[in-house]
Amino acid sequence: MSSLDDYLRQKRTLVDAYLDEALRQCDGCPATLLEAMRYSLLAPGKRLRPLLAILACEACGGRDRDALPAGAAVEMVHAYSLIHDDLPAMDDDDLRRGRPTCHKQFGEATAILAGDALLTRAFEVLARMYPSSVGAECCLELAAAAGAAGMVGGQMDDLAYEGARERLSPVSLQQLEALHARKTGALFRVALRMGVLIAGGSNDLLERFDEYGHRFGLAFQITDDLLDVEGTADNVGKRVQKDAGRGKLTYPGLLGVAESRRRAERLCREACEVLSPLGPAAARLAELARYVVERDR
Ligand code: GRG
Repeated sequence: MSSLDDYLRQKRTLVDAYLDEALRQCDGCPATLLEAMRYSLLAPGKRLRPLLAILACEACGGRDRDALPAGAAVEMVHAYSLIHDDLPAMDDDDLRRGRPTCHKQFGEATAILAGDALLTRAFEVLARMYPSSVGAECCLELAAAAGAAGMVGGQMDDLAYEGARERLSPVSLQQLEALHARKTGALFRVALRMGVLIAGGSNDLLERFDEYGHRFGLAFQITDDLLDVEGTADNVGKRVQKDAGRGKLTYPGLLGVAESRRRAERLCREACEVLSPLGPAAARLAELARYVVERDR
């Protein structure tokens, strides 16, 4: 088996080529809008969500290329969420993936529209590329994960808790985890679920990958919060040490750095255990969970 780094490099190349092609086929799209969409979508991110779709599909007996449209769709939704999250009305950030944010580069109105266009393009890709009932299932799953009961709802909770902190109302670990299960976890889980569905995996596999995704997502978020405290803007590609200043609810803020790290480690171990009955088919997913808690960006 090649090293994880080689494997990730090879799959990211496939994903980026697919994303590039998916935007090339955007007939009728105004040039500036297309440029803004491309700028954000193809910026150097980790491509974790497409990788999860591919890995789940492969672990269930499918081929990587079968999962590319689903991986591209979830990456488009992710890119839209980052563009909108960076806007002055939300997190008001200037730096993302080591570059000026979309609204800094193209202006707020174009950034809003680029986000909207990426979100809708995601569903077009799914509907076009999976014409069978799998396409409809993927559309439904992605809509639920991205929408009001998923990522958007989680973002809303986050804003509400920020207000609550200003009023000094304590927020529990349970509330924090429920927020992140939606805000960040939902897209990881749906990437995995679509990978399983595309490979024709059983309901048992769907549940197993969902459990893995839940733990993976929380471990990812804890590490993201720790990087905000301990990382540098050069590595992370975005401004760091901003959460505490904004009164944001974070794991280190609630549990401290050492306990947050222990929790991430435990979630990572549990994620790997959930998939261990799959044997070598799930080896890469275990490696990816480890990578996510050990990363420095
Ligand atoms: C605005 C609708 C709307 C939703 C925003 C997910 C989200 C909700 C906002 C993103 C803000 C944020 C930085 C959340 C922390 C977790 C996260 C999603 C980090 C970025 O994901 P990575 O590390 O990014 O996978 P790359 O750039 O590698 O793809």
